[in-house]
Amino acid sequence: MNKFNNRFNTAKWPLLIATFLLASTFPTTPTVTQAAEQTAGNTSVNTSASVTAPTLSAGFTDELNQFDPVRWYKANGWGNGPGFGAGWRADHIEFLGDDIETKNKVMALRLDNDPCPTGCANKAYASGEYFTTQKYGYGRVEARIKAAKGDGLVTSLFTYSGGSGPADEIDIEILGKDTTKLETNYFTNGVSAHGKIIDLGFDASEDFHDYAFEWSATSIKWYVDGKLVHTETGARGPLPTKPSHIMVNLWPGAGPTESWTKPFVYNGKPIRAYYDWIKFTPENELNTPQP
Ligand SMILES: [Ca+2]
Repeated sequence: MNKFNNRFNTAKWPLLIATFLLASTFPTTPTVTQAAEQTAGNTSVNTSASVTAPTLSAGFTDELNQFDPVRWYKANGWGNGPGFGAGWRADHIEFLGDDIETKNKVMALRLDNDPCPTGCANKAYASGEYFTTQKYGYGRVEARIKAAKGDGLVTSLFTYSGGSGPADEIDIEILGKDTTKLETNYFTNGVSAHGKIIDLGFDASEDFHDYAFEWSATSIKWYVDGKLVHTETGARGPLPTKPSHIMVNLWPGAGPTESWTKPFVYNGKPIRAYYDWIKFTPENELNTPQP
């Protein structure tokens, strides 16, 4: 049980996230138009007439070659609770050329101290958080990720229900203090204590790898490079049921989370976590043989 102690000690931080997101990020179910307005700043953008928002049952694969304001929000101009050392800024989400031959690009979440603290919600650092405008239900959430290395850092892929009341959440977290490990977790109605630390057998900061979880009414199964690494069945507490946003972020621990993340020390150079693609497959398509 000792290996879970750090997580238990910081079990309150998700509540801080929840409290903030409920108040600021998800005051109501966001619309596509609101997403465009939020991310476009002062630029007038009206996408509502020409787009069809994905539904709960619609899967997607986003190659992350450019910002898609229909599917995604860039968090901008706020910070979470005291456990988070960075405020979110849209300009800390980058789309970078990766391979000239294939034209593949990757999305980078950049953590630095520009222009902090005044432009970073009074946090010492700024970073990126990218999350779907719509909510998704049971199915497979996956991404190809190269994590950030260094004490204090967290690179994530997760679902978060938002809305009113305590939130549901399913997590993949790679802590920069030891990028040879993956931490899985879930929250149901804000209640955690379902953490698990997985040995990856590689350093997640050295190359891209595929990370996934399959969420159903009866289980959550986490996968790394297509291999099942952990299963939760609800035996340790009810499984999440609420449709949720799919989210990624990079952040430094602070205050109450430092016992889990280790304290973050900035060396003056921007730090990035990289995402090559993000994919969602609804549950009813998971057993379809692939061509
Ligand atoms: Ca890509």
